[in-house]
Amino acid sequence: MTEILGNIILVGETGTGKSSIINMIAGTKVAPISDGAAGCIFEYHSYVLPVHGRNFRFFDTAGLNEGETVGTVEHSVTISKLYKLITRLDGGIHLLMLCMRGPRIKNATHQNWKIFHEILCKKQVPSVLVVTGMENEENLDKWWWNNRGALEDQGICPDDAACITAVRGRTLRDGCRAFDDHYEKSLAKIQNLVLNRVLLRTPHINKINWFYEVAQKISFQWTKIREAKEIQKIADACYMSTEERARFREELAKIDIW
Ligand SMILES: Nc1nc2c(ncn2[C@@H]2O[C@H](COP(=O)(O)OP(=O)(O)O)[C@@H](O)[C@H]2O)c(=O)[nH]1
Ligand SMILES: [Mg+2]
Repeated sequence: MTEILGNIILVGETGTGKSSIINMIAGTKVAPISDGAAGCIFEYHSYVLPVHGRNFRFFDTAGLNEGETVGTVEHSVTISKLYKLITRLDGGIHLLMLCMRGPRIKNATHQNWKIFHEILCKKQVPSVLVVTGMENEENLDKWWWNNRGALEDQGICPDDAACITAVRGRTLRDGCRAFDDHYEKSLAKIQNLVLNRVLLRTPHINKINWFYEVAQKISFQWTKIREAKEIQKIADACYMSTEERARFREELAKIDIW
């Protein structure tokens, strides 16, 4: 089997362009694009894709959405499955890609950063911000320079950022597409982010098994307490109701942790 050099997880609200980025890297449509407000019901899909001839596994996830009604079974199932994916992924996570649609910074960006980068990845995984929808900006990176401070004020401190367009736009009379140029540059930026952050990074980021690893070393009881604390944090960050918390725990219990 071809060697897979790293696991890359894309997170962010529905409609921020995660699937489009996957398709851009693939060079063809492999991930379904969401067309309306409601995202498709899924937790994550994974794709092995080459970047400059090296294979990486990309995870297209169902992010947390602004204004989404928590307390639904789907919501608990989604969070539980993502929780399992992130905490037990074989080989660990090499890069977290937080996607947002520019230019406005929504609460969902903050919430997704907090849940995925801070709580689930325990701030141990290199994280980059990918801002899509930037095709009308004269200088794509200017947004990042102008907004970096505001993001940092909200605690969103990525290791790197790329302002891109993940679509080619409408077809013009000459057969070219409106954003072809931006799109090609965007693809190069994403490829560089992956290669720079994953390949050139030492030491290798190990699996974040906050209770898995300690379970073998320390007592079972201790890990239970630790787990409970992390679950509490996620529940708080998702503004879960008491009922939702109970459901979340129920869903987690169904997952074969041990
Ligand atoms: N204008 C523009 N539209 C985009 C961009 N990226 C994605 N889209 C569109 O936004 C919608 C949602 O994209 P999708 O990749 O499905 O987002 P996901 O829900 O995060 O996977 C689709 O209609 C895309 O064509 C972008 O950079 N610019
Ligand atoms: Mg999608």
